[in-house]
Amino acid sequence: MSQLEALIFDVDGTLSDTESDGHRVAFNKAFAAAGLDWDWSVELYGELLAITGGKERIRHFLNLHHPEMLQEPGIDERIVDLHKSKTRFYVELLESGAIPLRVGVERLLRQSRDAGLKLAIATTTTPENVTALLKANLGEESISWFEVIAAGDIVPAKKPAPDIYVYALEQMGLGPDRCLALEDSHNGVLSATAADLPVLITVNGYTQDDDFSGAITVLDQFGESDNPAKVLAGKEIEGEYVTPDVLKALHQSAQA
Ligand code: XBP
Ligand code: MG
Repeated sequence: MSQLEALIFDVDGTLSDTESDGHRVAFNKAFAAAGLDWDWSVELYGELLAITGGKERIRHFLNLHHPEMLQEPGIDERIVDLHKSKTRFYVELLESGAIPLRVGVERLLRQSRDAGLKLAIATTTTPENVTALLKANLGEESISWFEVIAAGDIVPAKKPAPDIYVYALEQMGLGPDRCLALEDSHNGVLSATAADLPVLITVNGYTQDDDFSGAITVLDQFGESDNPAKVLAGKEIEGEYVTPDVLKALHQSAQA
């Protein structure tokens, strides 16, 4: 039986609830700055989340709501420019301290390092968004806690394709049987399981009704001693919140 050696974390929705008050707000600021009257409501954004990747999401929105614009010359460059502007607004939001980590994330990262587990990130979002989130919440040195930060356009096919997880595994030189993916969404489970990784889920408002087939366990959050994690589906956990020992036990059970 393989030992657990590394944890591969998703970012958006898993480390932090970034979507509604972060990415969505930044998209709307970029639209307004470009003189566009598009306004992505909390509800509409929930539907657009079906497509991962900001540039891909803008294109998906146009396809649904302004298909004629996709025929305009220069539309590809326009999407790229809009997305760069969105990233600037998003990083500003992070730097202002507006986007905290989810309950239990900092503790779990610190305990996992102390327990000798390697840490990695596999996300669809833009690399500077990840480093800004880590810096704002855990300090600059936390970037070096991660063996690899696999993000954004580094692979051509975003989640639900397995590519970003496969890339992270290759960079670490580890097989999927020695790792555990931590995700929050249907697209995340599809991506991780297609890379043969066992997956643990913590849900959020946007993903609580997603299909998590294939995940070992679905929890509401990682939790803390004064704010316990609830198991919503799958294997039970030992204790009140997620620790490195809980993750090791779940990893073992996935191989049984
Ligand atoms: C995250 C995403 C990203 C972010 C926006 O998905 O779908 O598109 O919403 O990021 P996951 P960018 O958590 O599955 O990685 O605008 O930087 O692409
Ligand atoms: Mg996610």
